Amino acid sequence: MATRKSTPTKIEMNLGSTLATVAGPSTTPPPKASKATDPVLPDLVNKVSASAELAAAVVWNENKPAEHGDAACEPPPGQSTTPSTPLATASTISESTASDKVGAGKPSSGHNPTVGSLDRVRVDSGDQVLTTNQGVAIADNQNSLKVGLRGPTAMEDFILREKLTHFDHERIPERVVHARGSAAHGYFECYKPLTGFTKAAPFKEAGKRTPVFVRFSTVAGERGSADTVRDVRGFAVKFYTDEGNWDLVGNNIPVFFIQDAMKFPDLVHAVKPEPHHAMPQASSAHDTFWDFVSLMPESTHMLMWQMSDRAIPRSYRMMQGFGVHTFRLINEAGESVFCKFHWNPVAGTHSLDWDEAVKIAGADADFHRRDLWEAIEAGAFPEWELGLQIFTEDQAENFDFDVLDATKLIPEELVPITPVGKIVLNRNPDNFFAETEQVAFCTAHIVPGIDFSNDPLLQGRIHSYLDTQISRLGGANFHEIPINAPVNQVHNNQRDGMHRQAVHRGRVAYEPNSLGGGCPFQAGRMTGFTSFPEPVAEDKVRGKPEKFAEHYAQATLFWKSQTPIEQEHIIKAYRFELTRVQIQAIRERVVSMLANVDPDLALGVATGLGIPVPAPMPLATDEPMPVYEPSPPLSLLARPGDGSIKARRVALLVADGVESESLKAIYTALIQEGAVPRFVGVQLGAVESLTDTPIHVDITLEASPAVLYDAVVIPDGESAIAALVGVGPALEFVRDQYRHCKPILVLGAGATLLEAAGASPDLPWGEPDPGVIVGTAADAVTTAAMFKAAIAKHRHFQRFMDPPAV
Ligand code: HDE
Repeated sequence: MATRKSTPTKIEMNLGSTLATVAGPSTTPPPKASKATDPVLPDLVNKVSASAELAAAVVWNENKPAEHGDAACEPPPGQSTTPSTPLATASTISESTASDKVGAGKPSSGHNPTVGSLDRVRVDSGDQVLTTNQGVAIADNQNSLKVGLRGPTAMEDFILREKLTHFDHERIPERVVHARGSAAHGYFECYKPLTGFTKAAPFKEAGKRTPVFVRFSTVAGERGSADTVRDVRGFAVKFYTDEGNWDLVGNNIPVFFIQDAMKFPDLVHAVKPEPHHAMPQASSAHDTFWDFVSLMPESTHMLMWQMSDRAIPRSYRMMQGFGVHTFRLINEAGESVFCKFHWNPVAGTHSLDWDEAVKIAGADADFHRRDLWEAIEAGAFPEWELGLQIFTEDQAENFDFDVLDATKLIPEELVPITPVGKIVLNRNPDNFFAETEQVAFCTAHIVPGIDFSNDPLLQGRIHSYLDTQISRLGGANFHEIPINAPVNQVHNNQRDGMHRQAVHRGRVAYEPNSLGGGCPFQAGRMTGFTSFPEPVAEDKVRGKPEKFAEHYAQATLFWKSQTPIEQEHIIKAYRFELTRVQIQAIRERVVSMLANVDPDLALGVATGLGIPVPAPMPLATDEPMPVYEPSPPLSLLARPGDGSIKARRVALLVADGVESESLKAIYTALIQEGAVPRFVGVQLGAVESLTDTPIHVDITLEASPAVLYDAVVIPDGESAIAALVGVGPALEFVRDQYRHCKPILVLGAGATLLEAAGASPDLPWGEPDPGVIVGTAADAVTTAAMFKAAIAKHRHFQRFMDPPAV
């Protein structure tokens, strides 16, 4: 039995107070203790004593005057005192009682381990037994607990119940919009310091790398919808800067449908499946969408982009991204300029053909997700250059449009784009749900050096993104989910809420305080986030500025900046969408909007709908419409890319009797260029080649139709070609490649298959088709180089005809 220690030599009076949690001694400061002078409860005494010291150090709140008047513009750092012992700010002196669960109880001062890298939460179950969530080893994971082998199941089977309960609750609500998406990790690298314009952490030094997580998405479709539907794509970048998280939540189109956050729920209700029968899925081609947008003529410009090939990208790697709104940059001196953000893909901007997009939706609904994943796994890391359009408020005053109007872009001719850095996506997530699904982008996440403009759409978003996570991710602590936590420290006095991870030490959860040494204290203007002190003195009103009333000039600018083939695609997209609309008056209303954009456009669409062009929709302003010169960079074809064919997919058709040496040379050349060649045959297994080595088929024509490939190689070998000519899917494969204007490499006897498919190596007017490379088995290596160049161009519209030649 333990015996009590010997009686202390000296007992301070009032020691009893340290043993109580209510009312303290009336001595100030209370006695200090040491083991020598006071062997009874020295820690407790010291804690009380050190707390009293902390409190005594703050006689009054010295910063109080600075909260008022002009002084409030320069908030000072908070008052803080370093405690004489860590015990002063401890919750309990028993914190040093160690166990496997509570740890050693040695506080690491000023440290929050719930933030930081994902390594701290990555789980690997190698060499481990199966356990319950409570860590109890599971002996049998095959059978529930039953009374006798034929049941019934015992209610006490806590293992079964835990497993089923967890399963029953695996799903969380999908995002209201942008539910379908894919993401990857990477970094942003700054080219040169931008400190003249902004003090934002990512732009401080040349070569500085900031970790990012980027999620791409469609807008309207549900979580399981197809990737290649016609839609705007989300392009959301989370920068884990060393001064906090910055989310640039943009799209692949630089403008938006509406000008004011008030209309966003209406827009989304209109585009989502119609509420009575929940159709159509992931498509704007229905009445409610076109009814709404045709009553909102400010959407005209955005609709032009949405009906263009921008809305059916070939790959996330091949689309631009835009911050859309005007933002502010702020430097150390507190000076501010306006800014627009642009992401330009190094691989160039490339899109699908509509016919391809439709077929891919059936052949591989995960087309974009797969492409992103495979490119990163193959080391073909997707890259985008970040460009800024920087301009002053004075410049903005003189533009024909209002920079706070998200339906307008700033032509590059007016404000050039300065490249400032790049993002490289070099790591796939470990776990789709934990990272891609749980990532919470919020436009409200900005860092010192960046600020909002008064764009009324952006202002509404500042509220909506934080708000939506609360129901989607189940509470106010979604920032603690590892993918959302910043890499730098988080310290504040927010407490509790669902699923709280952090175990806050100490009794202080308020500021100002003296008992916590004043910590965590406010950073003050120099290091903390400070909003730009924009002067505003206006009446409180609901309404829009006059310039917002001009709805068509930039739609016309976009139209005029497109190549003829792009214009043709836009007309076809309008025809498709409006044909699927059921109400004639809605079709007519849309065409009356288009009549304000361009007569050829309106006529082209009207003709497809079998209606005359109606009178142009009345304008919302009497002001003269600005007229813009065409802006070539607005064409998708203006950005062909860096000539690389990394991660492009190439089909090499094979059948018995194929000439394998030349084919293997091409195969090797493609692999060396980083492309993904695959032997495509009628069935799996080996095909006999003209030489000794057989070729093993990777995938069949059935399982991977032409639309899934960027290019095709038709091999040499007469008997192989004779066999393929007799196979319907092989002919269809070549026809589709040809119709979709994609590169075709034809070797020797392969010309017969091309011909059998009805295609020609020459354009109708006799010139050679630059996208059809004809070679022989002997010159395969030379032709491989030409083929590579043709693949890099992606599509060869010279051959485009309507109706198609084949
Ligand atoms: Fe969003 N938007 N949005 N949006 N948005 C969401 O936030 C919203 C707007 C964009 O990969 C939601 O976390 C309002 C413009 C992207 O997770 C929601 C308004 C632009 C993503 C929301 C807009 C976007 C979202 C749904 C008008 C381009 C996906 C789930 C005021 C600049 C982010 C969520 C991801 C997601 C609201 C307009 C882009 C409901 C209220 C303009 C890329 O909060």
